Amino acid sequence: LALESSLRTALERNEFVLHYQPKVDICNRQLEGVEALIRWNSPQFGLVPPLKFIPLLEETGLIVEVGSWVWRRASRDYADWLAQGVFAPRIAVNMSVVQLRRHDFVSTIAALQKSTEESVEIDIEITESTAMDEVADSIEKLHELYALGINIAIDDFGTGYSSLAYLAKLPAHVLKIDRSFISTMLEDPDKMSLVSTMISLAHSMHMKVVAEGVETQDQANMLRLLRCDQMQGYLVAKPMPFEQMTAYIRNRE
Ligand code: G
Ligand code: G
Ligand code: NA
Ligand code: MN
Repeated sequence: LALESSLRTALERNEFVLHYQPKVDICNRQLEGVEALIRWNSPQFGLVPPLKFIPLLEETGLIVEVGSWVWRRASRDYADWLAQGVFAPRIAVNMSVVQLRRHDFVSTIAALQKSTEESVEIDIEITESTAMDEVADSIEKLHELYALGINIAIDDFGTGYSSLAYLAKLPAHVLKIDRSFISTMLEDPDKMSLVSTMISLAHSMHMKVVAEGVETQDQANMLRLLRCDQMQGYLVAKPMPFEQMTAYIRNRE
């Protein structure tokens, strides 16, 4: 309860920060984009992990306001890279099921998009389970986002037991294979063949594939053989604050 009441004032007190984690081309390691990951630096509770406070934000409905803050923060950071003249990688932000299910979800995103510079490119990540919860509503809204020019990634794929028929109806550009498959595939032939199948399936639907949670060079090598497109994970870099991400980009130029 104490956590919840300080969460209510966290936004106005500027206690949230975004960290960024790179996604790179699996063959040449070129920077293809970054994922924005929220952090809460509470004076009272210290650094609170997202798995502890995001469910609370969802239960209280605060996630809607915080989600808009994430979009604006990411847009300003992107614009900052443009202003500094460094390469600005596309930024993907995560959307909660609570945000997606609101009737004003698309108009909220459209307004956020309109209020930022035209050259700012923000993508959206939605978990498989979020997309498949009320799938007809998801399909309709993702089509509307697509029409706004927003790229969509299906996140944590493989954990939700989706019907493939529905997956084909989602206008998504990217499939992100859940970390649990990547971490076990080299020891577990069943997982390996599932990863291989997911990659082929995504490609047959003209989607790019990102492997999440890649931690070893052996995993990266195998994913390259399986024709995965991009990877994200500690092998490349951990999520990092904006300044550090900027230095990371500059070092690669
Ligand atoms: O870095 P990691 O511990 O940050 O992230 C934990 C979980 O929190 C992930 O599943 C991630 O998708 C989720 N998450 C991180 N940032 C956000 C955000 O801005 N909005 C939502 N809805 N989820 C987020
Ligand atoms: O659920 P989502 O994929 O949006 O959240 C990403 C989560 O995974 C974050 O908590 C992030 O810190 C974490 N993460 C990113 N790369 C790795 C990795 O290589 N290994 C592990 N164990 N966690 C990772
Ligand atoms: Na994500
Ligand atoms: Mn994920």
